Amino acid sequence: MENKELAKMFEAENQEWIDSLDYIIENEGSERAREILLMLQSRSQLKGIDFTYQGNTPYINTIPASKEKPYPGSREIERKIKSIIRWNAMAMVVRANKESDGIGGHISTFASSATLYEVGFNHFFRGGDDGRRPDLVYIQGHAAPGIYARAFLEGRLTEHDLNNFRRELKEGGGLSSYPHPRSMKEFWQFPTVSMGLGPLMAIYQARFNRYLEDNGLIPKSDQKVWAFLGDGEMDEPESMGALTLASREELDNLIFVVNCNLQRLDGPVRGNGSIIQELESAFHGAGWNVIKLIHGRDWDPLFEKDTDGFLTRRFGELVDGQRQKYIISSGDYIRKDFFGKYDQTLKMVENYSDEQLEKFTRGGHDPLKVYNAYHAAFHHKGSPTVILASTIKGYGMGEAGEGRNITHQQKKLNEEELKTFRSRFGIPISDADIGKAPFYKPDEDSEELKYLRQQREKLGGYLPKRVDHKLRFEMPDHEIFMEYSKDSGDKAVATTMVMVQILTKLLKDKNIGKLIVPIVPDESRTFGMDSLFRQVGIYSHKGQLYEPVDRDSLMYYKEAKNGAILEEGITESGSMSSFIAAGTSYSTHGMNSIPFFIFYSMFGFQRIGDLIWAAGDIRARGFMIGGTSGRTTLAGEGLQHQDGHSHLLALAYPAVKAYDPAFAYELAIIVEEGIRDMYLEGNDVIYYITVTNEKYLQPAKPPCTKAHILKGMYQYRYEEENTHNLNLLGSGAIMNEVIKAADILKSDYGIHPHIWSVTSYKNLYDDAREVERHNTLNPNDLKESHIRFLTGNEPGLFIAASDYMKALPLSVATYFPGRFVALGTDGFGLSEERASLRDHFEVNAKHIVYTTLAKLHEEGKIDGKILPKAMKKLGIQPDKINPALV
Ligand SMILES: Cc1ncc(C[n+]2csc(CCOP(=O)(O)OP(=O)(O)O)c2C)c(N)n1
Ligand SMILES: [Mg+2]
Repeated sequence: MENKELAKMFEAENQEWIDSLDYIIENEGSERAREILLMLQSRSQLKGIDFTYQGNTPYINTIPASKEKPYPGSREIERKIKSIIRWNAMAMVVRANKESDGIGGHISTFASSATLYEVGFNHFFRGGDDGRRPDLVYIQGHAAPGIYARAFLEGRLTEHDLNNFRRELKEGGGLSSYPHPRSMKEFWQFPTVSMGLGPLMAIYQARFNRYLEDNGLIPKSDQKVWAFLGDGEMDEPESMGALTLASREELDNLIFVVNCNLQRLDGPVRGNGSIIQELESAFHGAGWNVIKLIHGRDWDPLFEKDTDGFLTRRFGELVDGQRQKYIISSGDYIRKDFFGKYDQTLKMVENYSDEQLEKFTRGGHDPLKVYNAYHAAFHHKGSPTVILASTIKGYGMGEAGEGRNITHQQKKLNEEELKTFRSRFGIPISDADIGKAPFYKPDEDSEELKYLRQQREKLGGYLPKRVDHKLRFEMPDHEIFMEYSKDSGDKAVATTMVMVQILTKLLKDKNIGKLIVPIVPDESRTFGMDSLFRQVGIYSHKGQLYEPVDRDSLMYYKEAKNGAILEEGITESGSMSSFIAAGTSYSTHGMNSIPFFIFYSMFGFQRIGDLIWAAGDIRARGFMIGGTSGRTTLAGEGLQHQDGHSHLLALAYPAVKAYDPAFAYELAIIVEEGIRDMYLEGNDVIYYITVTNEKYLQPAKPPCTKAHILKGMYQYRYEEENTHNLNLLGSGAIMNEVIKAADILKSDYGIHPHIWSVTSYKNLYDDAREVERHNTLNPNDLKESHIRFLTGNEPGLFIAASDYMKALPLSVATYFPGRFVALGTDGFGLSEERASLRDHFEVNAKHIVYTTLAKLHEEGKIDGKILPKAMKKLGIQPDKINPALV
């Protein structure tokens, strides 16, 4: 057959198929059409036709104009409100930078997402004052000025507040740059500005809401978690890392809105590709409901005419760099470059002026389209939804930044640019005043403010809003902790085992058992927690759909809808996000949850430090338990597992209290105090406690030590005959080496050191710095640090040994009355057994003894002959390689 004839035949054949499909859709419905298409897909696969998974749909709106619901509000008044908010958000940044050059701020992010937020505020986001559960809204960090500008119209922030944007130290306080609950605890709920954490935390928040519902702790509701995200932000691995959890758990209470303005800070997100298409296929593949919100209403009539698909094809061919170019292009250029590619598309716009072509809107700027996307997302069942909204970065900024690569950093508008902005959005500010970029607020009884208030009232009040509910709390049974004041008899026990025992008992406690949320990233067996599987169950929304292989055993893998354990799989980031969701439920849900997040201590601070920082910002409360800790205590595992620095890293976290207990009674006292501190007193802190897997006999608690254990250091052994005021300090499992060393010094050298157990160098450091500062500022009211209270002023020698870097004890060295020497585990770990590791890192009894003698010798306190003999006897090699340099 001739080519032409063939083409004709194909065309007729195509038409037949299309007609059949149309017939089915019209007469039997879209579900039936879908069924048939899926059947054909299976059939073709069986016949060996390569039908590789295609996650993409054409570059058009997911919701066709024909299926749209009418807009439920006044578009006109909403446009006015939005324009005022746009103006004030911009003015806030411009004014701040006029007053203080370089103070920063962002205009273009909110400019691109104003419609996305306003439709939400006017029609969707629930405030919670009406008894319905409030929505939890994660706002893009850099859009903060827009949220402040709305709160200003709502009367929740004053002009004084707006003037102090990014000036938190100004009199009367100021507004934080980004959403920070730590800074603005009655306003912001979710810290989002470290890119990637918002989407991750939002997923686990939605999941935790389900957990509470499934456990009967909160009523079922249609409360939503909304997360507004940047398209550039989606490059962070954290943003996309937990997508499949959200679909697996069928989180239809979760809506992502990705603000696809196609730009990030430096330039296009995907100049040579298409971020919307890329995200669509990734989210589809991960099982999400994807709604593409690409074109505004002006495009509807054109798509209606697009029966042969040329317009759709033209959109599909473009790359984002070119899409961005059209934002700043003349209508003439758009006609030629975009529509001119095909006769069919060029013809479509023959009756449109160039000016009209320039003004064609993108979906994310069209309230009707945005409303419909949100409406569909809100009602979607069975999976989470992502809305990919096409927007323009710097929308409305014109020459000053709209669609320009520099727009992200633009903070200054000159007078002409301000005038253009004002006129475009119809803000009643005169030319005479424009240079000052004044804020604008209509009268309280203006139609704009009345409407704005009325819409929020209907939705249950304002947000964002953070509430610190004052909750009733009863402490768990004191006996649970008291038990560990006794020694363990002849039973060697590791602190990890003690922690698990305490946790097991807490889960059964009548006061707080239901509040405890154990969180583990696939390490339950490592920590000996598998007994909890059966006792409290592993949470699964689906229950258990299979018979577990170990069903006959006592500790079988029991999944249950009302399970208490969040077994997160191998994700410390996900686990920490669950910790944050649980640790803030006192605020988000008005009910306490007590997370115990138990993890390999190596994979805590160094791996997920930014999330721990965010947990501090968001004022989360709970226990982080660093298991298998200690560079030399965790044997065999080598350099990527053996943690000798998490406590040093913890020093940097203001909201973290960090403890490295040696004995069961210390641990029990610290856990009980943590519960009291965070839940009875309501302090916004996190307890980081390391536990180890070394088994040893646990001693009885020495009397009157509780308060000092909590302050970070107590006297473990006092020696009457301590002539040199010699002091050995130990922590964690290394405490046993210190005790052994003291015994050797006593028996072999007649030296009698005091022994101190340091449970928290961070506490000592925080306290000593505070006291030092106080004394500097208040010379007539001198205070004493805990270190000085314990050690007095008599000069002495202090030898500190821990399983952490020397810098940890050295952080408090200057506060001791005398010479302070640290032994520690600087350097990479090694695959070895415990005793060899301790010898290698020079933290075993032998090195503690030798170091003590060497220092006493340096100070002229012992006879010079002792040292060489001791070196020989103890087997110290002076030419041994420095472990810190390995
Ligand atoms: C983890 C992290 N890295 C870098 C930044 C700095 N930063 C702030 S905004 C931004 C670009 C954001 O682009 P996008 O996510 O597309 O948001 P848009 O402003 O375009 O809406 C960058 C790199 C940050 N805030 N967080
Ligand atoms: Mg962007």
